[in-house]
Amino acid sequence: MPRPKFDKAVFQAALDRQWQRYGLAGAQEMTAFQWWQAVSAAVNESIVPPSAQPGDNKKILRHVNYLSMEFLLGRLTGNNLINLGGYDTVKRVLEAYQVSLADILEYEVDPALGNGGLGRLVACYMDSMATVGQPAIGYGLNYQYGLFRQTFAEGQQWESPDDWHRETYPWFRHNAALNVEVGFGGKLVKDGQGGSRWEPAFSLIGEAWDLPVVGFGNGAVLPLRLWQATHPHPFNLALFNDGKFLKAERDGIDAAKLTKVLYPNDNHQEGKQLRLMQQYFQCACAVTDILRRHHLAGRSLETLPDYEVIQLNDTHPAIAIPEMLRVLLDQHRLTWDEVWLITSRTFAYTNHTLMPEALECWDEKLLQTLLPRHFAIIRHINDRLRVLVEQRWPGDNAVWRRLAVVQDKQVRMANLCVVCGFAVNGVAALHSELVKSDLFPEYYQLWPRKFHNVTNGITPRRWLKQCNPALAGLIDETIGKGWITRLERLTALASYADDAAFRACFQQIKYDNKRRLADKIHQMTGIVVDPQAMFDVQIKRLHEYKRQHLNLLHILSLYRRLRDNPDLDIVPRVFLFGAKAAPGYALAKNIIYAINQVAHKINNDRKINDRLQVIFMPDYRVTLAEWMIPAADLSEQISTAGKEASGTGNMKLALNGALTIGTLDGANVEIAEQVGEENIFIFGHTVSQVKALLADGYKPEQDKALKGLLADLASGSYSFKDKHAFELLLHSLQKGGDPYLVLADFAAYCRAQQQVDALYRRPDDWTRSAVLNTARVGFFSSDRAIRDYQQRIWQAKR
Ligand code: 26Q
Repeated sequence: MPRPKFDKAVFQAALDRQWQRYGLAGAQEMTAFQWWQAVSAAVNESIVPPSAQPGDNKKILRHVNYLSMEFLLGRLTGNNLINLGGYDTVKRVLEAYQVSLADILEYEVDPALGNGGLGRLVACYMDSMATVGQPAIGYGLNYQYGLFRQTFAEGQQWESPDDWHRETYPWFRHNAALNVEVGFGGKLVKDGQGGSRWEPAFSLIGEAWDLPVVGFGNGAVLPLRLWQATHPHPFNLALFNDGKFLKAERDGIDAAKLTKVLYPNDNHQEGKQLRLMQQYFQCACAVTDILRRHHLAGRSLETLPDYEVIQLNDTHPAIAIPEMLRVLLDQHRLTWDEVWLITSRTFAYTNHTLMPEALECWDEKLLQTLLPRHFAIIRHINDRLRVLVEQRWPGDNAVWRRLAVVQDKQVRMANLCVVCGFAVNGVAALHSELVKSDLFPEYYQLWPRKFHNVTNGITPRRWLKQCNPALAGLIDETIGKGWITRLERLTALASYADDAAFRACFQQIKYDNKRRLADKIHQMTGIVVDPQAMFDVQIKRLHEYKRQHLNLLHILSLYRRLRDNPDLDIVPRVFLFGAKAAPGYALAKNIIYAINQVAHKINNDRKINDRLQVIFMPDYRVTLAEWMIPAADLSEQISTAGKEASGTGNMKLALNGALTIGTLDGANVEIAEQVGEENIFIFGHTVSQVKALLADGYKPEQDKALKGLLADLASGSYSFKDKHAFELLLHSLQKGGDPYLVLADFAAYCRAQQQVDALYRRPDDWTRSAVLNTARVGFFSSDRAIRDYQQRIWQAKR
């Protein structure tokens, strides 16, 4: 397909209409924020709508419907301009008005409609599906408030609502003709034909708000369709005429509650009714929309699986399965055998976690009350499954207890997905093995061919070209521009690792990125950091299994050594953290508090003379990641082995030339294979060692050094004499039994950190390794991941 050129004249005309719409006399009257809005709206207008694109539907690829409760997009304007190939043109157009494109892009508030890895992954996948030409649509919710904003007060996390002003966000396209009505509650009534019909108690309207996802250099645009709740009769005229003006709008206000806010949990489920309502609302809207498009194309229902795949981003949208069954049974009057055949060839499920507390289970009563018809359908699925299991494992109640979808008054959504879908995949090689061996061993015996691995990936557009333009430029000059859509071509850089001139450029770029970040740190925190020091970065959600507290203990040990021996020759380091804790997760918040208090003490200790600095960057989000990743020297990937399904920050950091210190967990295993063991610092218990240790009844042990560090934390010396300040953290490590083996891995972690220091003291060798990291992680492109999904799942021969 020829690459469409970004049309300057079309853009200029659309831009002029923007300031006219604001009622201004000229463009020069716009504020910087209005410039961002105007440029975004003008570009949005000039994008050709997907239906008008030539060449669509030529290939008979199944169309992908990606269902996710989260899409963690980050800023769109700069990214869309890059993918459209219009960045430089717009930059020059604005220069004529003395406006800097880079400056106005800073006015965009991140659409943060996601928590962390799972939401960001699907954002990368949308970019890649558009880029590799996979027809697709993303379905999610248009939350009024995304993930909360984080500030620190006296070291403690504070949360405030994230109003990203969706009502004036310039990238939205709204089409009222796509409205969907969704019912809730009510009862089942006999339909007179031996079946039953659902009479909902009330209904809401879903409005479709689309964001365009632009492919890189190919003119493709995929819709991300975000549903927003409103009431079918938002305005009650009778009440209004009675003079009850405010009450008249109340129904509309209640309806809007449903999509008001994203649940801020990461890898943890709570059985809240509103969350289930959100899930059902988004699934019902998506299923209606999918069937509407299928019908519009003149296709019969039996052929649905030939044309459409529904990919479930974890179990959060699993209720789409019984919803599809219900619509086909009750509205289209198909038989059970027919609807089962259609549904079981349409749905595919991606698992993102093995941790029991993150596996979704819904209370039977809640489901039955809110969605009585769906519950009856799930029960029916369970009954049929029981027959199958009884045939295979006659009389084995233990197996049945594990395989049942409904058990102990709970509905297990992961089981529902495995039973009803045609494919199940994990997100890294190790994780996918554990899905088969530990999570679903009997399901794997029943249906071995359902199980797949697709190792996660990241988009090189945002995570190299956009966030690190200097490095992207150096790579362009050295090996050409092909890497942007063929990331495996970065291997051509490997030979330059031994080229001193190239290494000098690479090193200079890293240094410049560190200076740029140092400026941001100064603006945000008032602290001056030294860009010559090693930048040691841990950025991810705060969770015990991710072990930010292991990092903290290492910092404390270095501090202790420096206090004991002020002349000690250590490599100066700036420890950088970015992490939000779920507001209800007290221990995670306690870890944040501990890191902040230790930071305060170390940063103000004159004797340390800035050889150690600790910065906890507030409000970690996609935009902050884009500043921090290009400036990182060391990437902390230190989860307890077996707990991190994949990780994707690990890939972004390695791509930008950071070296990893990490456990053999998630995608770290594959990163180590790609970059070579001499270019990564691996430490700690492996999955099998973790299992053995826990099976033997692990009792955390403390050597003298560790005892001293924990005693320091408990002494009140980091917490204004408050000896209880870090009680939750200390309890978890000591009396709590150290469930994530922080103490068991501590010594090995410190040894690995000494190797890090030793290599950093040899800048040439360090940079050689950094170059090789960039050169060898092309495998982790989300373009490759999407092609894997196509080959193994979406377009696989059936
Ligand atoms: C569930 C029910 C109710 C409320 C919230 C939730 C909920 C929300 C978000 C449960 C889990 C999540 C997020 C999980 C997540 O981000 N998992 C990460 O997925 C990444 C992409 O595959 C992996 O790289 C990470 O290893 C994994 O932790």
